[in-house]
Amino acid sequence: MPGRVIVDKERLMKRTSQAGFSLIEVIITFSILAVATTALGLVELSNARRTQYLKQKDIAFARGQAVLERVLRIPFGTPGATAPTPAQLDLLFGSDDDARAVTLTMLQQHDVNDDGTVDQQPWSFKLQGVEEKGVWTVHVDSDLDGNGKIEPTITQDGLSIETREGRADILRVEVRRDGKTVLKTLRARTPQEQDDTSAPLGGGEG
Ligand SMILES: [Ca+2]
Ligand SMILES: [Ca+2]
Repeated sequence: MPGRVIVDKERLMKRTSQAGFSLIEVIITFSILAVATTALGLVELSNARRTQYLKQKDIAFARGQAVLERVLRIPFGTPGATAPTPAQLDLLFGSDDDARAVTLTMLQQHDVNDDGTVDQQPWSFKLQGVEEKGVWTVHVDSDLDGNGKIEPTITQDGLSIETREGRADILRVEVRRDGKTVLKTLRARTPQEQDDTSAPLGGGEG
């Protein structure tokens, strides 16, 4: 019957067009696959870079932690202590010996001109025995929140709030690498250290 022929023709056309579309689909699929494979390669590459970055970050953190622990082990010391000598700093940052001749107050950076901001530069050091391009600094001051200003009291909603900044019995210790904070903490003078106004342990200032 003529009707049937038409239907068959339509089916045939449909099938042909489907076959044609399938071919295009195949080409597109291959193209997408090719793009996807390239993208996957890029992801893998960036993953490798990311891993490398995270690894370096971990190493920096571990090193920063070692420095911070070392600084926290030294005695608190007395207010207005003299600055450490280069030899003492070398011992503190670069040696395996415990540098107990140095105190925290010796490392403190002060607000010399009394305008509320710390003027003295932080202690800069290089890590020894490791390939490390970063510049490490240790900041010790009484700017406890590290906002650059020593504010013993702040006013909020008409209330005066004691910040404990600028006091002689608590200091901020911060370790930075290339200006970025790696670790920070506060160190208060312990009750034992309150009583101890004598010279630091290990004897004498160099
Ligand atoms: Ca100042
Ligand atoms: Ca502050």
